[in-house]
Amino acid sequence: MNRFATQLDDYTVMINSTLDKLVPEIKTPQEKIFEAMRYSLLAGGKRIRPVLTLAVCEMFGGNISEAISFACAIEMIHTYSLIHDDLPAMDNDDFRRGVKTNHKVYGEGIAVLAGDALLNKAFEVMTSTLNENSSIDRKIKAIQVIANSAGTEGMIGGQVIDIESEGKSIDYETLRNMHALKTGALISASVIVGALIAGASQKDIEKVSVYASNLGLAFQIRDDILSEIGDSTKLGKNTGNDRERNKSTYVTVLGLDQSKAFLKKITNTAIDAVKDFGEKAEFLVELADYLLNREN
Ligand code: GRG
Repeated sequence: MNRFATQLDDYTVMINSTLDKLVPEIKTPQEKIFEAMRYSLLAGGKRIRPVLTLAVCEMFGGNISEAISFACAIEMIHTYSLIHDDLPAMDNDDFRRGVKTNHKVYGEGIAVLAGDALLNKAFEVMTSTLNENSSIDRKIKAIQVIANSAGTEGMIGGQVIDIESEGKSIDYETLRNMHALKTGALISASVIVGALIAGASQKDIEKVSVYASNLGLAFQIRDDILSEIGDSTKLGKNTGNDRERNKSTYVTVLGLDQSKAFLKKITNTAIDAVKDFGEKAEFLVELADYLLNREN
């Protein structure tokens, strides 16, 4: 493995083992909820968001043991959004992360609650770090950034625009805004929180924010391309659903070739934004390249 792959693997192992501990199976009358939460949370997933938090924290000289709770909380919020997004009331998907969707295994009621419980757990985990009595202001700011990115001004807002746009042809600006909120906001929060926990300056936070917003956009364009031409076995979910549901995507709005060209351009913009950090930004640069070519 090269240096990038080793670092990615180290972060992923740390994230997976911490998630496993944060959401244990507890033998109580409500044990089903722990089983359902763990089912989706530990089913795999690329862990891109928590990896970003840890990598940015380290790039700014922070200690990842301080960032890990926030990184895992973001992954819990992301997993909740996937469970809810897959429900019949939303995208009605049968497969996610290579296995049956949560509601297909546990039923819709438990799947709704598993998503809700992961969201609550995320805030329990983050606010628990305030007991440690160090860097409290930065941690409170980080919690606010995450709450905002997952809420009406972020992921939920984007999901509302998505639901309301279904079956309609939307223009490029609406599409871009929808994804900036739905997918981009939590990705940006992952990066900003890593910087906040490390105590980065406002100027540096602004620079990584430009990296993050472009990475988020690139991530979504790649997602739309894979949804159109990807391999469902590698993706661990069904493809072609966007077209079936008459959803506007980068591919339907810009076409496949233009989407690919735009993806490359936006990835380069993301990489340029962290050039000033020199060698320290090597992991972030390689991550952007890895996401550009991802197959899942
Ligand atoms: C239900 C509040 C609510 C929001 C749902 C994020 C989202 C909003 C829905 C997910 C639908 C989707 C496929 C969006 C495209 C981009 C995206 C978030 C893909 C999934 O993220 P990955 O590729 O997944 O990081 P893994 O499984 O690797 O974590």
